[in-house]
Amino acid sequence: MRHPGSVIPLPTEQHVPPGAPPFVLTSASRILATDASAPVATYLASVLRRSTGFALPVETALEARPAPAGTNAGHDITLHLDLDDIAGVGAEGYRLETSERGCVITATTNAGLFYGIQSLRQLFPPDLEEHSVRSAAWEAIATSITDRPRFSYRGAMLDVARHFFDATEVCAFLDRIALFKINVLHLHLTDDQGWRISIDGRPELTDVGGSSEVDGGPGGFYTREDFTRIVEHAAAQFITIVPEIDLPGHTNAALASLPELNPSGTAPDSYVGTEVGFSSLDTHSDATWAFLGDVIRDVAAQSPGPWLHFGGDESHATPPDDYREFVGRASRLVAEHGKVPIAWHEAGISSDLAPGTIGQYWSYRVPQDDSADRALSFVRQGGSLILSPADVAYLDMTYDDDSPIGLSWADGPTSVRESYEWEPTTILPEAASAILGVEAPLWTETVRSRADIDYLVFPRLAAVAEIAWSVVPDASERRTWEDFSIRLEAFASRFRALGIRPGGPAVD
Ligand code: TNX
Repeated sequence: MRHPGSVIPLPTEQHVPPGAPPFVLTSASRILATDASAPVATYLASVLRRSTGFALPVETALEARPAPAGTNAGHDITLHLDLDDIAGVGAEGYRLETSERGCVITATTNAGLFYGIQSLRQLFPPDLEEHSVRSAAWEAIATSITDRPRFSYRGAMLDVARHFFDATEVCAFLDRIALFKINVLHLHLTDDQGWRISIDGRPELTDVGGSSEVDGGPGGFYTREDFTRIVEHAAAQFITIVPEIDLPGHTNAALASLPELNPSGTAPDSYVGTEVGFSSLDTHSDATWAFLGDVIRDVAAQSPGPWLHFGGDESHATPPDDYREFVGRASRLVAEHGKVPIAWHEAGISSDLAPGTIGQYWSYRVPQDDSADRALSFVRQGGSLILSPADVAYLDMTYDDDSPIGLSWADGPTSVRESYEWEPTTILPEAASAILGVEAPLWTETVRSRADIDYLVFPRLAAVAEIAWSVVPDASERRTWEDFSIRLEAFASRFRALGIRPGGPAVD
């Protein structure tokens, strides 16, 4: 028998009745749902049809179907929207029951149903994830799961500035991260090496800034249609896109595109190296603020999510007083355009941030230099924190000395085990209640292809996803590295079926 509960991230509660016959999906199986859940029912059908080849008709009705104890045909999957939350699972939680009598997922929202579907996928044999039809016993172990997330912000970040990844690649990445119940994708859209989002009235940004990347490759950028496609593909999987425009440093691509942003009036050359900290906007010039007005307005317009990230990291070429004033003003500009600002923790040097500005912490588990104070400044100003401790959550670190790609500056290499064994609330204990969630960033200086992305992201994102979703280690005897590594081993053939070649020695 397969490992009974190889679900990642670990569910809050799972019961496996010993010896109970499994749920069996057959050519006669149907997917039953209310009209309001038709999109998730259709999504589930498309996931299950690929490899089973079954018709899996979706049948929806206006009214919720009664929980089908005994009345279900035995092979059907019922998606049950329980607006009264009788199961007590909250806004994103779900209950999943599989048995010989059928499969029922209950949740208060379509998001909860979607997360239940991700767990159900993992109860079937790994071949389910193959992209062509095969024959197998499509059985899911009889089990009952009640599950809800620990944190509401469960993020991954993709740097599309150092190396560009087009909308198709970003959509493929969304499909992969959704499996682990990640609900935010932060896109690092601009940096010294490239500007990746088109801005109304500023075509030079993408004409010039979009045409470079690390090592002199062709670069690229998202048209409005591309960006909309990404946003919609994310939304269909209950993932919010956080756009980042990195300011006031990391701006060589903008400075190279628009000569008027440079005090000399002359644009610098494009930059295709990997140094950081050499560029800066002129924080006092009218041209800078006219540019920022256009950029923030249009990025806000293209992004339906609540957040807009304005960077603020490593602005070593900006005079400190100018930097402090700049990040305060930039945060207020973002807020004026109706978005909640997010900034890297350095911006906490300002005590004049727009109320509620969120800080993204990227120092280590043990805060270095003045990073703790800068991060806590966001909390003092009414904001919350996203934790991305670089020594455990940075996906671009090497796994070990044999890793062919990756960096190691953040106390690397970083093993899968290190990415798993850390606790968010111990980093800044006094701000434990202000933690919005965690995010694992992939910077792409050394990352050139989908295979490179997969190698660095998996399986470490699965480890960080468990920290974001699952209970604290003390609350469950299964929230341990030993249990996780067994589940990860069971996942190896699922990764293969998904077309993912993960990195790291733990799953070789
Ligand atoms: C630091 S941490 C950066 C990025 C680099 C990354 C490489 C932070 C906010 N900035 O500019 O790409 O290290 O690991």
